[in-house]
Amino acid sequence: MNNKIVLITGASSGIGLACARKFAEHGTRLIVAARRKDRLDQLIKDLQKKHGTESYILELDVRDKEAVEKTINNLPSEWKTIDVLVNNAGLSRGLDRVHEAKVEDWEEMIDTNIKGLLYVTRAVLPGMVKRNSGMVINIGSIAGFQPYPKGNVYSATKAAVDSLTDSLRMELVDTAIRICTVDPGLVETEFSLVRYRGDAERAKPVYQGFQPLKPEDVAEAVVFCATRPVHVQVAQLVVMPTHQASTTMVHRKS
Ligand code: NDP
Ligand code: 8X3
Repeated sequence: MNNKIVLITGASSGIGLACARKFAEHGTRLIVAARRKDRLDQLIKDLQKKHGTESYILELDVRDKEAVEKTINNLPSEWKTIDVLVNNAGLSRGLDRVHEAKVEDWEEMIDTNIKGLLYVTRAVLPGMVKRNSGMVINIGSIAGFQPYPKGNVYSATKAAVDSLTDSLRMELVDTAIRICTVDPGLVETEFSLVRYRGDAERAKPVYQGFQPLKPEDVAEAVVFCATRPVHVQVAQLVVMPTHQASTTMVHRKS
């Protein structure tokens, strides 16, 4: 991985941030993207100090089609040849039955988790195809194939991620580009805090009574995919906490 360029969306928190740290340990260069630039500034300072990592910040809302296209097309020449794209930026909003949910919440999830992922992929892939080299790792979720009540639209966006991943793999089968999805179960990040719009009282119990995954556990799975020999394509990697069997079955100590 030495000196390879890895672009990670949603690198300001949780899984994306842990991926940035883990790739930096492997000597990669990093393009870190998110809206909260202050966090990215702090991250790249840390990584520069710890590993001498060269990083480039993209202050970017993946929902902004024009901005995504422009920023990625205008990357300085030394940052243009992206070797690994980690499509991680994503979120859930609300936990409501369809007939009671806010339409705006659905739109935010669809715009970020599906359309944002597509905009970034559309901007990055042509270079990979031209060079006949590269890898795309999409962060899906077990919710994509195990929908749960009130998780309706979030689950549907993650089903879309898995479906798009499969289409991409088929479209690029005659190239050296590898397409993976990593589908985690419960990971303790800011995910639930975002879902409940900052309500820590609702977010906290999601990760209580059992040992959830740490963002670093998922980052290790992502780096595993990226460090296989070039003839090995990890198509889909599902990672769950030991005491989680499905989205709706978690064994918690009472
Ligand atoms: P966090 O909330 O901790 O991190 C989400 C990241 O996504 C942040 O860096 C945030 O950055 C970024 N992001 C959100 N919206 C946008 C946007 N419009 N433009 C750019 N960046 C954006 O959650 P996680 O780390 O848990 O989530 C990462 C991914 O993992 C998501 O796709 C999520 O669906 C998936 N996942 C999470 C699981 C979990 O249990 N936590 C389980 C399975 C999958 P910023 O706000 O600075 O823009
Ligand atoms: C996040 C995991 O089960 O909260 O994708 O939807 S879950």
